[in-house]
Amino acid sequence: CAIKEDEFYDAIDASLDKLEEKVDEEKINKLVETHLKNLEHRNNEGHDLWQCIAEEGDLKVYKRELEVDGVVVDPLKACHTVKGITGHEVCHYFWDIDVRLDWDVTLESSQALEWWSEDTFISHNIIKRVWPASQRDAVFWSHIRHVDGETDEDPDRWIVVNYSTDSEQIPNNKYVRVIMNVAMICQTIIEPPEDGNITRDNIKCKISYTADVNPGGWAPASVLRAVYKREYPRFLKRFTGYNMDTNTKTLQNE
Ligand code: 6CM
Repeated sequence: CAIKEDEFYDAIDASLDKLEEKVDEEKINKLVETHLKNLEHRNNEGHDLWQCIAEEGDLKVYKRELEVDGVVVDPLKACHTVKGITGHEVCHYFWDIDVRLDWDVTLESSQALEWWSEDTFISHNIIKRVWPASQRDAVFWSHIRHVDGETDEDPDRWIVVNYSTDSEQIPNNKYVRVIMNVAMICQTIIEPPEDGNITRDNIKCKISYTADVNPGGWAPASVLRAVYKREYPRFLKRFTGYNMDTNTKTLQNE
């Protein structure tokens, strides 16, 4: 009868939804794990493989030149140490869509489309047009997570992963779609004072940022590389400066 048929299809839909959720969750876990595993390797990796494109104080930005089918997909990594802020604060600002446009000046707009859980959401981001290339957009999920240190002595970590996905709400036909896998990993380093009263003067945050971006479509390699060389250091300086300006006087509980 009709009711039974409806129930049957509802049950199939429900189990497909569950399966999809599981796949997403597994994918997120796998990506977090891979980024954390690569961190150690990246830090120790012979820097001769990487070309330093910017160095200013503790900030260092590196790239490796790579093209796939004529499209520039240079992997990029950066490390920075910033005094007076915690890893939790830095990652929170990187993840929080409400403040994204305050520090990411490469974006024209950023709109949350769907929340998968309290730590993961999908957003649609329209990137400012760079002449002479076509305007780009990106749809990605952003996930934030607190991870214990590898041993009791190691500092714990905060990680944010921004990873491209599709959304039925935003068809891929108006802009050129950028595909990316971006991660920010932070550790708070505490140097406790003799009186044991920890203030912002006793903390610093070690930041590691990686971006694998395929700009999609066609873009002149020289313009793209010039944009990256200017924009990545600018973003990291602006972003950490933004953190310093907006963080509260009291330390957030780690
Ligand atoms: O990681 C950054 N921002 C995050 C939050 O907004 C997010 C990044 C999303 C967009 C990444 C786009 C990269 C550049 C796209 C290429 C533009 C092509 C122009 C063609 C030129 C000929 O993870 C900071 C991203 C800083 C980017 C410089």
